[in-house]
Amino acid sequence: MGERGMKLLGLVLLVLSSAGYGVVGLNIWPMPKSVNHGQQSLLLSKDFALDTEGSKYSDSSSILKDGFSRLLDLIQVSHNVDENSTYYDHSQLLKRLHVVIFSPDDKLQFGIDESYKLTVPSTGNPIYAHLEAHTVYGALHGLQTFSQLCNFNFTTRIIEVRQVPWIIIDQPRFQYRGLLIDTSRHYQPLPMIKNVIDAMTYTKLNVLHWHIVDSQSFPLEIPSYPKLWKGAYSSSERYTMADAAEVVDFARRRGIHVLAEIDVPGHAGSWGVGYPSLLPSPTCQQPLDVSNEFTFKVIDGILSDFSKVFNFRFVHLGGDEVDTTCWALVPHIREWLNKKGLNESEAYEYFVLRAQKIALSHGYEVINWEETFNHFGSKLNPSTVVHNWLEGNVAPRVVAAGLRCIVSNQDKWYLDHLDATWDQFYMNEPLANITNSKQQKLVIGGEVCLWGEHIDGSDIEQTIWPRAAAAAERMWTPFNNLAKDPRQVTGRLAHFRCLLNQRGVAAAPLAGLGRAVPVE
Ligand code: CP6
Repeated sequence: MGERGMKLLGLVLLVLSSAGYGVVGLNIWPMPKSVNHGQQSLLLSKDFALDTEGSKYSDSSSILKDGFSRLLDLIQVSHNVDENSTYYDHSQLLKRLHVVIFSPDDKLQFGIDESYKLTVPSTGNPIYAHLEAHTVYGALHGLQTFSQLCNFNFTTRIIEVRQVPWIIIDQPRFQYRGLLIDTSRHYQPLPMIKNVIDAMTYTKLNVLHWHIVDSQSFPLEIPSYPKLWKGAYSSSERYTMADAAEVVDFARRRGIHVLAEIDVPGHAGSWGVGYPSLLPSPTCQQPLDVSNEFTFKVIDGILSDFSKVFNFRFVHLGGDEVDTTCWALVPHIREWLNKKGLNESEAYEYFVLRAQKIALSHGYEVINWEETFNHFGSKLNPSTVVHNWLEGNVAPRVVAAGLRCIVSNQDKWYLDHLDATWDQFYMNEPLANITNSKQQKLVIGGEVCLWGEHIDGSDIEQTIWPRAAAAAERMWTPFNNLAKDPRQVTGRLAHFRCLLNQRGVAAAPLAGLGRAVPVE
């Protein structure tokens, strides 16, 4: 092919690639909003450096600098770069990443601007890549994308940025892109929680939903009620409040919010190890005793302690799977119900609404599991976010009622369902059956859930990845760029899965857990 032919081919590829998928060799996950690229290569200079000239952001807390040093670790993780390579004399050396951040503020708030624009030119003297973002957290997303443009070249033995020039413009589709972990059914050591957070940044997920306590164990220290963590599995399987603060800070510096949950009044049996009077009776242990004022004092103490550490706008108050049989069976509660003139279902409503008020008084907005909406939706505080999990898709009804919604339906986005495949995760559409654009905006996002009954530190990573990554693209990438048929993205996800392995994340093969789409 002549030079003109090459140019024409390049142009065709450039146009094709902006569709976002289907082009061999375009390996970015999750797919950005808009991608244009060429066919040349640059070599990464051995002193490739960060340059922040012209930024309004001072990075006094080193969030960007630390993000950049993690980037260098990531792109060099798989092979030894040859410091003495003669190729470094080449004129096609990428010298710097020039980052410009417009906002001086790095407070991590829900709904902040996470957009970025990344360009890598093919020429220049010297050649600089450019990253622009409104916030440092948008810039961190840009660094993640940049990391995926880098490859080790086995001839030169140095890192290469292929397919330059790149112009990538990107922003998330949903503000809330969550992953639930459950440290009650199995304790997860702190380093493992940090591994999960780090891997979340690779897929641009931004909320770690920490289902800390449940009936099986109460691993968290609560300074106001120090006997609560007697409900831990053992004296070592515990988190201090300082541990929790460290998780929150570790996540924040990566642009990730931590959503803490206490699941009341069901799923709270372990509270009774330290404070037996919180439970209806020694033999009838669930749900928490609705008739006991102490129950609400303890909830107030927990949420007061939470508010000093868990600084996300939201707290999760659970409210799912409440079986009120014990309330009717235990005499002192039955008497209380009679005196109050409440039936059991009204008492459930009373409990949830009172817990909501306590959370609001500590400055939180509340997320509740969907049963609360299904039973008494119109009574919920109007700022409530309803968290879907049951089959049958409650989201259209929630947003029609004017409330916000997070989608996690159990037959699509439950990671502990080991037979659910990556393509099912990919195809779950949070806005299904919601056509009104005002109502669509009330779906703030989605969340994949890893309940911990059968998962511990030995298998958490391969149970999360790569399927959570499939859902992450659904939550990040504009609807029109998403593949209509998951088979279109099999190769790109398989590539990303290998990248996770290279980075030390034990992501399962697509053909194993969460197998590939079967060939018809
Ligand atoms: N724990 C809590 C659980 C579940 C829920 N809440 C759950 C229920 C059914 C399935 C998976 C998980 N283990 N606290 C429901 C939100 Cl299939």
